[in-house]
Amino acid sequence: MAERRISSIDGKLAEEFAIPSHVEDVKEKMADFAMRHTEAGRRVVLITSGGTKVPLESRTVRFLDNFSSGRRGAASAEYFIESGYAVIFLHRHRSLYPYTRMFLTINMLDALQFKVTDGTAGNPSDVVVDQQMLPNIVKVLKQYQEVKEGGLLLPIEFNTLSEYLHLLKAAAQALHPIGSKAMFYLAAAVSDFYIPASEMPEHKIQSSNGPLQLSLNMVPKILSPLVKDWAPQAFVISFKLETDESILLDRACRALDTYRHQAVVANVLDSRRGQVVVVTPETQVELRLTEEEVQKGVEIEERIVSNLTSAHTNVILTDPGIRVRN
Ligand code: 9Z3
Repeated sequence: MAERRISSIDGKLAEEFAIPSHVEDVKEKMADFAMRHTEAGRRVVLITSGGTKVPLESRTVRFLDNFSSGRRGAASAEYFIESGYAVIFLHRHRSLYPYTRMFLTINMLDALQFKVTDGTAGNPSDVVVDQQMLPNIVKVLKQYQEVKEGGLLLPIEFNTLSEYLHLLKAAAQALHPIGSKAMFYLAAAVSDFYIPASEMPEHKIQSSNGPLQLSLNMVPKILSPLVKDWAPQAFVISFKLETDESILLDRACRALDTYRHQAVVANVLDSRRGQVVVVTPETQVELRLTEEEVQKGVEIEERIVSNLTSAHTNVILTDPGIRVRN
């Protein structure tokens, strides 16, 4: 029964979601990255980040989007690297990116100045960084360059839901050989609904045809084959987002029960920056920042990553074999 469900999800993926042309190349890159870092004694985390785009036309003018800035994924990537992980960062094109996220509000041209101000400026060698911004830029640049030199971050982009689904499947298969050394941290906000390729109009929908009625199919639950089939030894964390706090924990527990993975990070849209609950089959741990911590710039992602990397360590130490929950 389970096998039939998995293969039907595979079939659906192939039939109804356009396969990105570069998926095999990306899979090879991810497999090489994972193997290289595992051999060097590092664990590997695959982070998904940002929202998915669901096109309404195949020559897309309009699309449905999912809310997510990508901040959680980008910040978490930095804390995972700090904790000794190598990171595959599967993110929505132009969503927040590790390290550069710190400068999102800065206009690059405001950060630069000419040394001379007498009207003769214009040589490239006259350009300097604004002194007020310099300390912060130097600090982040140092971290960024270390990560770059160590080859610790592999960025992969997606735009549409189809790209996300196929690239996540490729990632799961690419990380299969490293077994329990792999973590999946699925923070992307993924659409539950889509229009199958066979029902999608090719050209722009015409408003002259009157009001638009959309009928959307349910997106296959990719977590199911990921946990059972593609990466059965990996440590898998999904995220549950609600706007109604009263149903949050129930939904998180239900997800754990359905997919039999290791943890759900539950959060409410409005309070997600300061408060989450990490739900496992045995525990519910609330992580919350105090007002003072928020003022100091402490980020909740540091706590989430610390909680999950410890749990991952425990699992690797106590049970290095296959760990599919019954
Ligand atoms: C999350 O819940 C993430 O924490 C946020 C982060 C998207 C809220 P930002 O990117 O926000 O920092 O602005 N991600 C999962 C959202 C989601 O779509 N979950 C599905 C669900 O809740 C299950 S996979 O049903």
